[in-house]
Amino acid sequence: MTNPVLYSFRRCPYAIRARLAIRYSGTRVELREVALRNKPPSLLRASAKATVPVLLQNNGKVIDESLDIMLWALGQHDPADWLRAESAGHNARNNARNLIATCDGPFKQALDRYKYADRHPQHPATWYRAQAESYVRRLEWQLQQNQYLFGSKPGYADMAILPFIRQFAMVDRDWFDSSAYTATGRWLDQLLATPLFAAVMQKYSPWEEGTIGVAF
Ligand SMILES: N[C@@H](CCC(=O)N[C@@H](CS)C(=O)NCC(=O)O)C(=O)O
Repeated sequence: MTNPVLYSFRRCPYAIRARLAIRYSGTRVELREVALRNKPPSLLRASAKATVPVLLQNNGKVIDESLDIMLWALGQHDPADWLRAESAGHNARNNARNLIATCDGPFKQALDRYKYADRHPQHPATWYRAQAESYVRRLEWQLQQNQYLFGSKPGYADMAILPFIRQFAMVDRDWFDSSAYTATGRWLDQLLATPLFAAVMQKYSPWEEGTIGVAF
């Protein structure tokens, strides 16, 4: 039997969150590393959105949203109960979903402008950073109460948000390290130092149409 196929891009934060959940769940997939400037025709056929990550299931079904790929993987196997906040009732679930939605929405938009401030000359980078910081402050507050966003162990929201905070911190690491976001910095460093994170950041050369991708 062949494995499901994952179209992925190493540095894409959406693809990173999908790979984190897939690897953690122990689900085997065939990984096809995509060059975003030269997307393979089979990816474009599978999903008109033309974004990564995209998961192609054995039954032919396509999942082309990273959060849905995470939920699919966790539905296969969730050994440390990453979905515990999801199953802890309405409030916890809504809080987690809201935190993730704000990450993917306003935070991601401010993050991109902060990262590529030269393309948005209306304001200096620090202006965009200040916009992104309203979200980081929210995380900081939660991470001062608990080691992870929703308790003493990492879960779905931590892993969904981690790749984006990593980018935020990396834009100006010295500034981030000397900022007041100490609990967020500790959370970030802890998660980045895990074997799981290292495993999903392995480098692969771009997949070529008609060949078999790497076993992931
Ligand atoms: N909502 C999508 C967003 C995925 C997304 O925007 N991925 C970026 C890469 S990080 C992409 O593929 N962009 C298309 C392009 O650059 O051509 C998801 O969560 O999967």
